[in-house]
Amino acid sequence: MHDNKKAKITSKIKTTKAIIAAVAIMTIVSSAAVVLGIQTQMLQHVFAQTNSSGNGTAASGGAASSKPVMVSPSQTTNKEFWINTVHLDGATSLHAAVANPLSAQNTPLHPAEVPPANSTIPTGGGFRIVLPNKVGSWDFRSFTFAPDQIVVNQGDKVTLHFIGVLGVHHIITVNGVGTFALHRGEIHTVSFIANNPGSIRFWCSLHLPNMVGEILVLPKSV
Ligand SMILES: [Cu+2]
Repeated sequence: MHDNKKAKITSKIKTTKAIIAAVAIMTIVSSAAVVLGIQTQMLQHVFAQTNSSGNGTAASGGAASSKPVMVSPSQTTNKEFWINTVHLDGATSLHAAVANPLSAQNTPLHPAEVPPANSTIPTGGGFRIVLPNKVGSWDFRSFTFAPDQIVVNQGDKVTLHFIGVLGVHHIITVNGVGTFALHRGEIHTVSFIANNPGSIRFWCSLHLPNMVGEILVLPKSV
């Protein structure tokens, strides 16, 4: 091959290698920039949440120079909760290793179990024993709210969404706020300001004594 041609080919190969290297570097740099960009956005989001009463530098892009602040739920004065009406079923059978057709909860299958001869459960609709059916299955049920304990701060605006999940219906009272009926598949919302420290009880009058809950209102710190 002619020397001149050789030199041209060598030069072309060098140029191609240089282009490949440049593309590779650009790819790495742009990937890193994307990752850093995402991280910065996430940091800004966190700072924006925690710095709402601050000077706003973090939210406007000064995240790198801001000190990280722990997110504390107590910093908000709007408290919102979703409270389900539920029941727990102790489903079992008089016979060993027989499924209870009332409920899928008897899995894995259980040893034989008889209903208590002298039940100590209190009166009221909150607890219920369903005696053995013709195949020997029986069920002990307990109604409750989930969650049944809530903590807020004095002065918070509290919003409670009650959701009728289990139980045909409930008559629910939030002390000092109101009484309402709640059917399965419905949501009833109440909202109030927790003005006084202490305890606000809520209950279902159909399923006492155990279908009760409590909102603990912590005193405002001075
Ligand atoms: Cu109830």
